[in-house]
Amino acid sequence: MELSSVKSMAELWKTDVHHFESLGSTNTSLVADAGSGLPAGTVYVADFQTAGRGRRDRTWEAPPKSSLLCSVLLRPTIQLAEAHLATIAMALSARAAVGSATGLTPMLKWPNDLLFNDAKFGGILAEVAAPFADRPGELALVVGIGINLTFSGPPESVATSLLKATGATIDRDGFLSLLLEELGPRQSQLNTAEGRADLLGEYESVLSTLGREVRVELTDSMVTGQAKSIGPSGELGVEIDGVVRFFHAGDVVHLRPTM
Ligand code: BT5
Repeated sequence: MELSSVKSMAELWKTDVHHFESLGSTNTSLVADAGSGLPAGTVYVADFQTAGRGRRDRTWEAPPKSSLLCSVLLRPTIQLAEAHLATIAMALSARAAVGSATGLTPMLKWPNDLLFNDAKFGGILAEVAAPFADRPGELALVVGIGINLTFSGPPESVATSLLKATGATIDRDGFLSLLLEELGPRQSQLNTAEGRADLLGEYESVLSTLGREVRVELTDSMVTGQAKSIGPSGELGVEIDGVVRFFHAGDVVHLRPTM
């Protein structure tokens, strides 16, 4: 897509940021409220979450005012099977925003992690919300992101914060503006086949999981192999015994540290 048309679509991206001192989870609240007709670009941001959520019923922890905790409502015209592309749009936007804010570029790990030196400082959780009944083809998606600004993560996890990893003291609301600016053109790329191909191209070019030995942990099994490629819906292609298998979900462990 030409840069000029990406930019003109970005100008149409109107965001409406709602601040909360405390919520159970910004994702849970925005998913619940999306059905009442909130427009794309609605953002919920909380100083604290009493029930912050990760994927598969896991928790996301963050002491008050230590992190960016926010969720964005998107209404792209994509298939449900392509919903993971919204996580990719958010991951690329966060990578770019962290780069501008700190001068250092983080790693992206499939499917939803932001890392510095193999330690996680950010995670993304995308969920489907109720669509408008009169807009067939449109998918209502809530994409939540947690970024550790000063909190270095729960003790049992391999985690870090932007402060610890980069030395940068980041203002949350300034960072959120940067993130939403980066998300503008990328969320509009979700709406066209060409835009989605560009998004996947950008993702493949920066994803640190590719080329690495990985263990994919599925609900009831695990496999190891070399991460090779990204499929058209954002799925991870892993070569196992000479055959590439694509995974839509699951957790990935990088088996060797980054050099
Ligand atoms: C994620 O899940 O990484 C998605 C996290 C999304 C959080 C945002 S905050 C705003 C919005 N509202 C919500 O309720 N959620 C979203 P997953 O890949 O399942 O990782 C969860 C795991 O990361 C946990 O089981 C812990 O091991 C670890 N973890 C929890 N809090 C962490 C933190 N602050 N930093 C690093 N790791 C953490």
